[in-house]
Amino acid sequence: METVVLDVTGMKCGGCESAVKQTLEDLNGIEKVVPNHKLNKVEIAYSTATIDITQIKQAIEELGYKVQSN
Ligand SMILES: [Cu+2]
Repeated sequence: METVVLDVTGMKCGGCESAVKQTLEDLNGIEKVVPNHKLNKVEIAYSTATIDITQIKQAIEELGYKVQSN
């Protein structure tokens, strides 16, 4: 299990947080998702054996939010 904190812009409210949380938690290998639209962060605990970070970033961007590369 690995935990990352991604910088994600475009989330404006609790509804955005819920969308990110639900979409990611539906993916195999995602254990826990804690979005914070005020800080523009999404904390994600996931299994590196099941899903990789590229797929996670892609799922967020498909929702219309932007993952900042760092
Ligand atoms: Cu919103």
